[in-house]
Amino acid sequence: MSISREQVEEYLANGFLVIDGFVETATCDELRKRAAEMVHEFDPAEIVSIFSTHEQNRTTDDYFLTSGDKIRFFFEENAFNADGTLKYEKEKSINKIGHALHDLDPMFERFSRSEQIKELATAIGMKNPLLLQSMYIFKQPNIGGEVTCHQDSTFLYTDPIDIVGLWFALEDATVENGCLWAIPGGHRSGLKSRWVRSPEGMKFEIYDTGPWPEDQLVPLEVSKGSLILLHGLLPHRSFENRSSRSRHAYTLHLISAEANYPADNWLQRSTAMPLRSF
Ligand SMILES: O=C(O)CCC(=O)C(=O)O
Repeated sequence: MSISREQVEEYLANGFLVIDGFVETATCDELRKRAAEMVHEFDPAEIVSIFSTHEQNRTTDDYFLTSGDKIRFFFEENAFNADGTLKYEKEKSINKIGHALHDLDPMFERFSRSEQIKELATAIGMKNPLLLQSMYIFKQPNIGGEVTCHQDSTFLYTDPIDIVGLWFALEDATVENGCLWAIPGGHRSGLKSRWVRSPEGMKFEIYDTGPWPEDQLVPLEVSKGSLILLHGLLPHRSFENRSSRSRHAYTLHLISAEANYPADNWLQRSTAMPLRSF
């Protein structure tokens, strides 16, 4: 499926673009099956033990901050009892898998490095795209947590800003099960903050203290197989999933190899696993 000139213009004007039917239903099902297998094989004991130590914050932070070149499992905030044990079965407790499925899992790698995605990156004007980050997001029924309003460039900064997020709906996403919301044209209002590594730990560098104009958010309800492109500066969010239906999505972030990727971004790669293109 190629993208038209009008669609590129719509992406540049709004900061996002919905492309219906980008992924075949059967492919969505294969990716969902593979994610279920990965969760099945994952032993949560390692993480549950983190929650029972006195150094909980530091060790969970390390688990996250060193996950840029790994496949790791992150739980919903409300998944644990006070004693660190899981409230529900692990299959219903995991918030997401990240952040290098596109390099480390053959099925996600094949999907992420498809000719179709490569052509799309070229069509929107990315020069020498590199695959930076991937996540499988579960948005679990009943306990799926909210993602507050943010710009992806806050967390994945490049200079100049040249990043696009690809959000693939592997199930229908509606207001009820926690679809994405975005502010049309909001990518033109500049970067509000950066989340940076510092000697004291992670911190936000704030450039604009004003609140998000959240009254301008519009819901992006999409059907299974749709792709949403998100400009790195586009303010977007999702609300909690209180419904009985999950809302699985796979996301991929591409940056341009021609932009500078700073050493104080949270996501870093070991030299043994440099970023790669398609
Ligand atoms: O899938 C979601 O609910 C939000 C994902 C998102 O905004 C992100 O990862 O930047």
